[in-house]
This record gives sequence, structure tokens and C-alpha cells, in this order.
Amino acid sequence: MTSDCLFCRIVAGELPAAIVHETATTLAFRDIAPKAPVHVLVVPKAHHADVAELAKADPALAGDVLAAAAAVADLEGLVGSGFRVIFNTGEHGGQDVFHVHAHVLGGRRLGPMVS
Ligand code: DGP
Repeated sequence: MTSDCLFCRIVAGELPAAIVHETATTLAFRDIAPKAPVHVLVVPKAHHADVAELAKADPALAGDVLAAAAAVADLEGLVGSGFRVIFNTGEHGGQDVFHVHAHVLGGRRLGPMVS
């Protein structure tokens, strides 16, 4: 837990979020500014800055995040139609919140991946 981290504070229950899925190691909640009909963020409960740091520090936890992203897609009814999982990473990747999170997006045909 990092007290100045927004997503650590959501994990700790200090800030509200619309939670859709939880495991022992991960939490999934709806994005506050959705870019698609379904837009859920999946985070590890432990603080890691980005996916590169997470994968190096704790590969099993990185796998937990991916498994949770797939579970969210299933729960939200996206598996048949398709969906996208994105880890924005660093400045050029457009990352704004430096607690690693997978965006799970779906519910409509998504546009080009890179802009
Ligand atoms: P990124 O740019 O990849 O770091 O994505 C950060 C996402 O976090 C962005 O889509 C908006 C979302 N977000 C920012 N603040 C909050 C918040 O307080 N609650 C929730 N649920 N989502 C937030």
C-alpha cells in the first residue's frame, strides 16, 4: 500500500469504486471515464508501478492480473464478441496512474489500436 497512490487507496477501500471482480491478489473496478460500453480496470492489490516492473518482480502476480482480466471479460459477456486488454506503460504509452492496471474494453467494435 502506497498512501499517495490512487489505486492503492481504492484497494484499501479508502476511495469508492464500482467493483466487478475480486480475488485474493487482484481487484477489478469500472473505469471512471469509460471509453467503451464495458471498461474495467484490473489491478494487483500489491503496488507495482507498471507491467514491466510487475512482470520482473512477481511473474505469478502478473499471471493473476491476466487471469482476472479474462474472468472480467467472461463476466461482462465479452468473450463471444471479443474484447481488448491494454496495459498503457510509461510516458509514451500514455500511462497516467502509476499502479499497474489492465484496461478491459469491449461491448462495441473497437477502432484502430494506435493513435
Ligand atoms: P492510464 O491512462 O492507462 O493510466 O489509465 C488510468 C485510468 O484510470 C483512466 O482510464 C481513468 C481511470 N481513473 C482515474 N482516476 C480514477 C478513479 O478515481 N476511479 C476510477 N474508477 N478510475 C479512475
